[in-house]
Amino acid sequence: MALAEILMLGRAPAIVGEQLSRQFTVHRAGPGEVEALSPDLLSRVRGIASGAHVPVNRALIERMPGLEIVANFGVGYDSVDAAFCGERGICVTNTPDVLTEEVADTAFGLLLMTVRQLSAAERYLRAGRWEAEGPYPLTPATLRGRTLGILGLGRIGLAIARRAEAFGLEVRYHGRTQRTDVDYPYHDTLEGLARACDTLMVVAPGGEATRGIVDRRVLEALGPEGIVVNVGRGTVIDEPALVAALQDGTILSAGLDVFEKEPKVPQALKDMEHVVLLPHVGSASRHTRDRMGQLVVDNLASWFRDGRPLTPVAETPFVAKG
Ligand code: NAP
Ligand code: 8YV
Repeated sequence: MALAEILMLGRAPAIVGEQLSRQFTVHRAGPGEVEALSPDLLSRVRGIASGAHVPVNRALIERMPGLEIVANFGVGYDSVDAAFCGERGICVTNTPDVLTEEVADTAFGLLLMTVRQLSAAERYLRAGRWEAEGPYPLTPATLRGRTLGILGLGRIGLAIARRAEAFGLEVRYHGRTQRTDVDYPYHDTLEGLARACDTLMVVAPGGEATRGIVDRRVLEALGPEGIVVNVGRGTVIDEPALVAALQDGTILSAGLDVFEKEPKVPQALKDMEHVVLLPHVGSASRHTRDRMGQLVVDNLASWFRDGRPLTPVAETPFVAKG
């Protein structure tokens, strides 16, 4: 007998559908298909497994009177209205820890690619220009002597900081609160952090509290040698201000894994050869995505078997199963 009816929204690894189908009655909907779901089906569904690009917003939640849990595929859950879920007693879970080291690897790779123009250098070779024109030009930037400012020294931020230390970088950070378990210098404003460093690593969550906080003033404070890397959320950076700062030399370069309106990326960014652009691949290995998927399944199973989630988010502070 199925534990409950579950709605799977958007994309997730195959193991999620396979494993959920063994324990639950599963319905699926992709982007643009949610509006067409019948009131009868929505009233029966007690859990959502939410993948990328399908928001679990107030409008959807209000159509689901029996909803008990939203298990988000991803540690960032800005596409789920978690505050509203909290008000309604609906549990929200995410996928922390299992992706931390993978995303930190991607972030550091992106930093190196950006500082040393590695994608442009590879394009140069593939186009036959090494043979025809000689060596690729020396890069204006080096990692040597850089100071890395981390916006959001959480799980992933800390894993990036450890890598940065191994590469000989000075690390500083900004967040809403100063950590008591690290010695890295803390800045109580983002502009203060930007002034004290030349390389800004954005790894803070999306949502209204962080919308556009990396703005023109922060980019100016970073300065003409400045490099911005974003693996957090595209919405954290004022994207038009970033484009302008790259075009007029306010900062030197950027490496971006996330964008304001994914999968759309401004043409102005694509036109800049020295900027490195990745299609949101921070956690995108089979190994890590399968572990994230497993945690989605385990959260739903734990909820419907024992009434306890494994990894609830702060807005819905259910007691996690030990
Ligand atoms: P985490 O442990 O919760 O860390 C988030 C950090 O951001 C914390 O240090 C938090 O510190 C800080 N923060 C939160 N709100 C802030 C605000 N309003 N202003 C400044 N700092 C703020 O989360 P995580 O596991 O490291 O993941 C971080 C984010 O990375 C996710 O939310 C997601 O958006 C992104 N991510 C991206 C990918 C990718 O594929 N590119 C993959 C995984 C995750 P305080 O609470 O002290 O402010
Ligand atoms: C995923 C992420 O790409 O965990 C996150 O917050 O951004 C990534 O790991 C995304 O959640 C699902 O595609």
